[in-house]
Amino acid sequence: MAETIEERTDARAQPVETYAESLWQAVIEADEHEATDVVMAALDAGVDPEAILLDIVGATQRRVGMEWAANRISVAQEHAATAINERVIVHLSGRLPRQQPTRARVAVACVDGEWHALPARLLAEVLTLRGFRVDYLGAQVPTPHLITHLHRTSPDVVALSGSIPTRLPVAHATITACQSAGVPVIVGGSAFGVGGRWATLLGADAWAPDAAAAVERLSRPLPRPQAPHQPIDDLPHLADQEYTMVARSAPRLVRAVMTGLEERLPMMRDYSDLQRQHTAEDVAQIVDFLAAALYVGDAALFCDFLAWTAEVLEARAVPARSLVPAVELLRDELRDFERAVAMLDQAWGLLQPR
Ligand code: B12
Repeated sequence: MAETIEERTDARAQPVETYAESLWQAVIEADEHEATDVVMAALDAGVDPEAILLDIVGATQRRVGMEWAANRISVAQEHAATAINERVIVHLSGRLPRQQPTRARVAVACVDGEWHALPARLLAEVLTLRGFRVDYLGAQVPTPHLITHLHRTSPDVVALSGSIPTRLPVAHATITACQSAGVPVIVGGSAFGVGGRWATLLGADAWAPDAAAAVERLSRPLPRPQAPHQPIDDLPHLADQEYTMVARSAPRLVRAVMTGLEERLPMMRDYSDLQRQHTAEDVAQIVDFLAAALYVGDAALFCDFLAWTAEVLEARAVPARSLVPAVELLRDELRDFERAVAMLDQAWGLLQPR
């Protein structure tokens, strides 16, 4: 018994970063039991459960992203780490005392097509800890089902989570639909850009950078939306139809760029089916990000994505300039689209050697 107390005293002395490092080691070894032990040790040592969720589990997830991008861990390790952290959160919340909610009812959901459920899960757990009544709906919630849920449960607010900017057009439609159902929307997640720059543009009632800030923002009620409006009211530049044309013709654009690449890069003719499929997926992602940038009317969305892709490629010994032919071919295809051409030119400039 004395030993246990001593262990507890030792554990109490550890800063949050030390637990985060231990959790990192455990998840990277795919050791679920060790990962659970680390988190339980932090809880036993008196670390605030919110800090465990955000500064230990959340920080580990972000580190997973950085290490994958730098090619220091594999996709399988990334998947294992996320699966373990999901389990760890379940164990942790099972150990916390249940309390009756005393604050607003919040429906936490991911945008349709958004697979990154863990950021929304962390938000849901923190809101629950702080006394909110939470309905957690998980990943990729189709908007019509979300609206049905709102009619059935009448929450005070929807908390909409997005991690991938290509889902912003869908997020916008979802925000508008929730508001039309009389429910205000707070948004968050990396999809909404640094400082939430695209949250206001898309008509969200509020934005917060993380779960702790979301608690703070939701401690004052969000007003019920007044007049329903259409997505185009927020984004008059959509009238030029460039977004619609690019989004609708995405499969044709991908095919045209692939054909052009095969003509320009003789080595591609020897690609295996799998290599060809991966290249087509990369091109499809470039087209999706361009469409999203046209939607929000911000070249930075596209340029940030290409800069990130260039870093990911360089970490895998693929030169960033290998993206240049795809950008040039896409520009040829879209030469009549003024905004798209300007964005592609800006991205092309970024990819030139300095
Ligand atoms: C795990 C993971 C996955 C898993 C997700 C599994 C799951 N169950 O969640 C899987 C494998 C499915 C996946 C898929 C993809 N992923 Co991924 N993924 C990640 C990773 C490594 C961790 C995500 C995470 O859990 N983050 C941890 C939390 C703590 O993040 P957080 O954003 O800080 O969350 C806080 C706030 O945002 C805020 N918040 C979140 N939601 C909300 C909502 C509201 C209302 C509020 C107020 C606040 C709020 O509160 C949270 C807690 O404080 C990230 C890297 C990263 N840096 O996040 C990449 C990352 C997000 N993925 C990325 C990509 C590209 C993809 C794919 C496109 C890959 C592919 N080619 O297939 C697909 C897209 C799938 C899709 N359609 O959604 C890129 C995005 C790059 C970019 N430029 O946008 C990232 C950044 C990878 C990287 N290393 O750089 N991914």
